[in-house]
Amino acid sequence: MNKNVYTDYFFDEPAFNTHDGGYVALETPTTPQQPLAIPPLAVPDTETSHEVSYTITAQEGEAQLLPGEKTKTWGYNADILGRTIILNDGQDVHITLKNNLPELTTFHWHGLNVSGPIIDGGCHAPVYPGKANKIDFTLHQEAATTWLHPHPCPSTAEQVWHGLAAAVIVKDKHEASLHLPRNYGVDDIPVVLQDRRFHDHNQFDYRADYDPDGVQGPTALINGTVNPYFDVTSQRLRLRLLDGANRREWRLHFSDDLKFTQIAGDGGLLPDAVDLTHLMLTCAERAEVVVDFSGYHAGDEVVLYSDDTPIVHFRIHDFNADPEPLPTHLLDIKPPVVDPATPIRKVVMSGMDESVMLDGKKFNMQRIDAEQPVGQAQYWDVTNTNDMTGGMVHPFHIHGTQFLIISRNGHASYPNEHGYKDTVGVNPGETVRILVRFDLPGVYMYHCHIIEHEDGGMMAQIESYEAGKPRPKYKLMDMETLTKAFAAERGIPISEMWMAGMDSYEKMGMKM
Ligand SMILES: [Cu+2]
Repeated sequence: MNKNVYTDYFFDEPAFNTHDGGYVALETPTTPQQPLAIPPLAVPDTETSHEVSYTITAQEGEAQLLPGEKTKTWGYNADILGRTIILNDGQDVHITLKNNLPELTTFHWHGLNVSGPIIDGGCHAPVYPGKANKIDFTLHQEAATTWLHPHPCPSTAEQVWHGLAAAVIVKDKHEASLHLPRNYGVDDIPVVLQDRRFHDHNQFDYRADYDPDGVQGPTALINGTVNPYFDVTSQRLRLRLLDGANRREWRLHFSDDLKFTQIAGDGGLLPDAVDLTHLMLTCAERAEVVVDFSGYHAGDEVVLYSDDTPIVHFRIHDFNADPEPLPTHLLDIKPPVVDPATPIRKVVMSGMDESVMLDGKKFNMQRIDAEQPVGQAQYWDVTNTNDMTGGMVHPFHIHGTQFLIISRNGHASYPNEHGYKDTVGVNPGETVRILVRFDLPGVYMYHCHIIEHEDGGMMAQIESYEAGKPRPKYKLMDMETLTKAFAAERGIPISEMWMAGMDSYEKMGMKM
């Protein structure tokens, strides 16, 4: 079979974040290499073939990220990031969400097909300090790499910066039948890509680093590890890459321009494996890639770069040859049929810095901006009105569903985005047509996933409803309640409260 090997990043080069006025370049670490941290698996409280229960605790911790003083961090059942959670398609899932942090948080299941606004864990579902909530759902979706992160508006970005993010791996019978690496921690590893700046005493200081276009730091933090290496003991290695950064785009490539194979995107397997030498991820996007080290020998090293900065060193050891090829066809995807009478939904992302908006408005928790019947497939035309001189790629995310990318400015979508997605990078001046269907009724947020942009109001919400049935009354959070709670937790008057996203509203003379 004659297979293309794609060698470019697909996205528009003039819009890369390297051209931002506020761009912070990654620096090559000067500290010694250390083993890449592999998040341990979360241990279920109980598990049977059809049911699983977990307790997930958001907690304070400290982590040895640099030599010298430890860094104060937050994590899920961990000092930083979180234990990896495994869920199976078809399972009844019960999760106790415990908040041991000093302030309220929410538990957002990014990429899971669950109902909003409470189970989904957006801004309407706070868990207060010292308290716990319980969520129950039955999972129906393809095997995928999804993730958990906080989503309390407008403090999502700062809470993620503290370290809250965990991989959530969905498994299913189809994926399990394919010849793919899946020995967790050995030949199948999550790779959470983040960046931070270390201040005095090796601490993070979100406010000092604040930039309304997205906070960045010069040090790559991979699975919470500075300057990591990984010992390769298998011919093939499956990397579950997650752009877990607040703003940074990752432009990934290996030394020797080693070819790798992308097998999955955000929401599951691609229909067909795609061979690449370069891969760009925008915020919140995932890609599962398989790297084949058969051309290397024990003692060799292969380096993963983002732009020109080395971020992970793969140290090759002896491994057993695996002569069986990877499958080329991975998943049959049948796009849902769209009734031609269904109007096309227009969504517009505009502005930069404090002026970011969605459909000309800033987010309001109490306002439902759109509605769509459950089960009805609809095209959404998502436009980024930034222009190519100084504009940026805005990663567009919808909660509670996985969509298909139909076209970019009327042209074919990129070859590696033919599977289910929940986040798509939209270039300046571009309209991306996506095909969206909600399987469950609820209220779902949709927004730019540069996290400072969502906190700054580049966000809206949609109600999916069951046609012909009475609509449930959703209890939606309001800013006053949230602000009062944050102020009380911090022990300060509301007038002294600083939450990054609020600046964006105030500078535009708007209320949240
Ligand atoms: Cu944005």
